Amino acid sequence: MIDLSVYLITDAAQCAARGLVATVAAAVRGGVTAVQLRDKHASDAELIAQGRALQAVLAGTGVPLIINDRIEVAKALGADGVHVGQSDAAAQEARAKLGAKAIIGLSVQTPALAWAVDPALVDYVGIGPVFATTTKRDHSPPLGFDGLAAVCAASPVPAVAIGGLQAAHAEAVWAAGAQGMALVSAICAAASPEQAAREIAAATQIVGESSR
Ligand code: TZP
Ligand code: MG
Repeated sequence: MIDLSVYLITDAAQCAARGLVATVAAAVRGGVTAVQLRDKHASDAELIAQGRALQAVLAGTGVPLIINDRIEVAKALGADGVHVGQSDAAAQEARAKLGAKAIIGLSVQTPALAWAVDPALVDYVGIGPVFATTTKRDHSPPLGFDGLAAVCAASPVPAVAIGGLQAAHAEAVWAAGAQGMALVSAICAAASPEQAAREIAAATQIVGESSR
């Protein structure tokens, strides 16, 4: 099973100054447990090239590479999995095309959507945004921690929380029932992605152990 606890999601603009590969390499040194390559604007060919470079960085670390949205890119790369949104029958298509071993993540924003998750198709859900964030345009209304808890309670699979999260939120995220925090700006836009990841990993380890 995927370790959702410190789940880095890349953003092309926020990683641009340092470079995508250098940012992810630093974050992995700091202790991220999963990496999602997310770029809504890149072509499939560009994403495949980036994905190959990230696979080289992640080789031997045990940290899985998840591709956002592009099932064909995930398949071409032989990536560990794909994260899809609510549009279309994406989870079903992902499972059919990537096979039983692939990690399939699905975004859910409400308890009703979480109830509808089929654990045969979906390995984990991403729930958010917890807080408003400028990283994703047109996000749905923020859930807060009470809303997060309600969606977590309805999910038949493990959940990772997303949206405006930082190390200091770890305790509230776990208390709400999630198994991890997905982060973009807290790592990609940090002065030191390695140090940021290390602080978040330390915070999640403390709350993760006390909730076991
Ligand atoms: N989905 C919901 S919020 C979000 C995504 C991809 C962006 C989260 O970015 P940040 O910078 O961690 O708030
Ligand atoms: Mg999508």
